[in-house]
Amino acid sequence: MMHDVFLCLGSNMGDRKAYFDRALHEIESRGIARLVTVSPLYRTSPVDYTDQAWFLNGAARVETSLSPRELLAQLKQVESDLGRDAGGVRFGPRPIDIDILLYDDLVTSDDVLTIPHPRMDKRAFVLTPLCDIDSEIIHPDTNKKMQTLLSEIDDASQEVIPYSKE
Ligand code: PH2
Ligand code: MG
Ligand code: MG
Repeated sequence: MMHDVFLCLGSNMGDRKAYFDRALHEIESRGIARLVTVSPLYRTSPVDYTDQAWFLNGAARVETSLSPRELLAQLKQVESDLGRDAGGVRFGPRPIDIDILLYDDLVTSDDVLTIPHPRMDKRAFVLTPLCDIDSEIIHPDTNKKMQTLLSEIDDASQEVIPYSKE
């Protein structure tokens, strides 16, 4: 049974584009998931913990046979193999962050994993690339379209700028 999953990837350390590309490569080559669509990338101002470098963010639609918990464990392994220090500052700098946004139309929460991602509906750096993939996707918790959620963000401090090679 294959599951329809959306991921958000983010990097704000070192060669951000190289980390982004390597993460996608590892996800596919390890058989964690099949890449269906990768969004355009964006340079985004840091949210929550603002005293850090700008991020490179993008989203991906993938297909996986793994359960949410298995998927999370495998993605954490990729993060750590790409040099992420698990003890780093919460919301702080990282070579790569791979978050599960949506898993089919599942709504679930426990102490290690919440789906849909708990902050995705307020974050332009998540919703902008997600809408590039498909703006009609319904957020299964609020039952709103991603396009609607994006238009409801009223926060001029969140800058999201199309990425072109630096
Ligand atoms: N990730 C965070 C905290 N803040 N800001 C931006 N722009 N992009 C991110 O990926 C990001 C963030 C925690 O995961
Ligand atoms: Mg994150
Ligand atoms: Mg994360």
